Amino acid sequence: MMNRNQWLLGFFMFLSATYALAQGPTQEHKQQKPATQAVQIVALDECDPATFNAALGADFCKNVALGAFTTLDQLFAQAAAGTPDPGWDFEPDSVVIKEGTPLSVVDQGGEPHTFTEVANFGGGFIPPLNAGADTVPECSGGFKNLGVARTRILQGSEIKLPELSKGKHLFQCCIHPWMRVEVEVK
Ligand SMILES: [Cu+2]
Repeated sequence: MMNRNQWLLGFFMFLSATYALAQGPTQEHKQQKPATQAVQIVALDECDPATFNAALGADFCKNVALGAFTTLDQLFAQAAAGTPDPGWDFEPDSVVIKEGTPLSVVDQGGEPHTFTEVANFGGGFIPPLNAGADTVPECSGGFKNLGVARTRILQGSEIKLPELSKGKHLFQCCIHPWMRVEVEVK
């Protein structure tokens, strides 16, 4: 008959084998497996409150990041040079979800952004930030365009996306057009 120690040893060997089995396949298929739990995309930026608000009005930029800000002039200069500031970013850059999975975008940056679906990536509604690209039709007119206004995200707020059909969907910011996300719905 098994004594208590033998029984415990057997039990722990069983547990570690089960754990190893559970870990292996999960990690291998992590990339391809569509998300079924709610997915949140984060909008980030490093707007410098002093220079942005001097030009664009009080409270336009309410950045709480400590230092490492980009001034308004720097932002425009970098965009014009074709090397837009990587601090303005949606994360993650691509998402794979199962149809019906809730998707939301939260603005954790300091200034407003938009999360606008486009047929093709391209320029936003502020030509000097477009590095020569044409404004895409979905962004044209800026916030006077209801489609753009509806997809605006203010600092600290979150928008929930309507349910997306199967296939690939492209989203970009209509202000900072290098902020892009590809969503694949399976
Ligand atoms: Cu933006």
